[in-house]
Amino acid sequence: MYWNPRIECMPVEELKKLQYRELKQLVYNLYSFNRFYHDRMVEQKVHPDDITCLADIRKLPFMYKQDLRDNYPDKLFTVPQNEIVRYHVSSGTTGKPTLVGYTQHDLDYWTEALARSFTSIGIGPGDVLQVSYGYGLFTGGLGAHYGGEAVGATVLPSSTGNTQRQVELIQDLGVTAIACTPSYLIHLGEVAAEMGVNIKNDTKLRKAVIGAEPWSESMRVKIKEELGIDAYDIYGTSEQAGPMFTECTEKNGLHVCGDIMYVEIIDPDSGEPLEEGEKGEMVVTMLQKEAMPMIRYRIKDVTYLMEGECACGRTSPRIGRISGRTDDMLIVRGINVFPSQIEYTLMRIPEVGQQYMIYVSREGALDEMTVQVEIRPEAFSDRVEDMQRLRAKIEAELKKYLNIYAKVELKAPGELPRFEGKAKRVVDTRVI
Ligand code: DLL
Repeated sequence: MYWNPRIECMPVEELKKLQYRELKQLVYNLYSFNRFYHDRMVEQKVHPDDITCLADIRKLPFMYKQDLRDNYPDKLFTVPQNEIVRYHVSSGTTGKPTLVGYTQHDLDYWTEALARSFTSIGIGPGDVLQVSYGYGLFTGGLGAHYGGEAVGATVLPSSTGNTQRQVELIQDLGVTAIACTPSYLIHLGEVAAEMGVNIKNDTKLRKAVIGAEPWSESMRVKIKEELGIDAYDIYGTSEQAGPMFTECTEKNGLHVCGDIMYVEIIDPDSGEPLEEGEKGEMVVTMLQKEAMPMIRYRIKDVTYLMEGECACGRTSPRIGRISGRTDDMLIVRGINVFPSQIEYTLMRIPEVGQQYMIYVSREGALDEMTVQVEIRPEAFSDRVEDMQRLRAKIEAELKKYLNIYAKVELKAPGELPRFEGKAKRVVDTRVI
């Protein structure tokens, strides 16, 4: 089932022509009417006339999060305030927040992207969709909300928190699908279990659209086994609009709406484009954005463009699961470690529960990494030797996959922190 088959199944060559037309118009508009882009293009010695095919996009300058911060709040807006119908603000961990403004058209293509995405997962009329992303300045709640309404699902705007009540509503209203962070889904499953509710047997909840933070394939398997839920990845950033792209029922990459956004993957060091299948930093150009356009924005998320077409029939470009951020990558004793690799390894170990924390510190001149892992209740034992054996097994698995020694500490179920919004599982106390 498609939401917009004309676009979603458009022949690839035709889509490229459409993207080129959109790009050309965008570049002319920004060069002519926007001081920031005009100056950047002049600095880079590129004129709109130099863009004669889609591949020429690489002649254009990059844009960085710092540009958004430097121009806070509204210097990058290209429409007057009376044409802006909504603001969202992303807090971030350092520096000034970033503000994103939306015209009605910006909200419309955002909703369109989510409507295509939800339809590709099979969410539509008859579904009760619980939106447990935060509503407010964060884009998750309102984004998923409008997408859900557009496809005709009954939307329950739960937002985060009050988890016992959320479990009750899942039962009382026959909720069939939920949109939330992976960490919140796990927390919800635990709270349900404490209340004596087995999500798999006692509710109709069968689909989850989870994202806003990294998660792994082995987490998908765990969620299916323990909660009976099919989990689909959803990705987006506030700079693009908010949550936008999901996997389809094939669960083989996230479908990018090519008419809305053009994706490049580059080598983060040289800035040179990479081939399909090669992992690198994602760079996006928003082809339809009105209020705050975006050309070659360096998102810093690491992924790759997938080759070939999806078995679902959509011809849209697909990106692989986000495996980390170029700026989140931990360098521990000279080895690059992505937290997602650690999660992947841990979740494949049957005795391991769903919660973990990663601590990185410096002892003298040496980096130390400690991974705290919650053990499943049935794997917990009073015998010290059993626990030591399990700890050694987890350390060996991490060594095998990460090529680095991480000290493992076993924790009882419920001991580690839970997260309602985005999980913060990495604590790096090294002073660089
Ligand atoms: O997190 C928008 C969103 C809301 C996406 C709900 C999905 C669902 P920001 O707060 O701007 O926007 O954070 C964007 O979160 O650059 C990634 O590093 C990370 N991220 C988002 N989705 C995923 C995902 C929202 N599926 C930043 N996998 C991005 C891995 C993700 N990382």
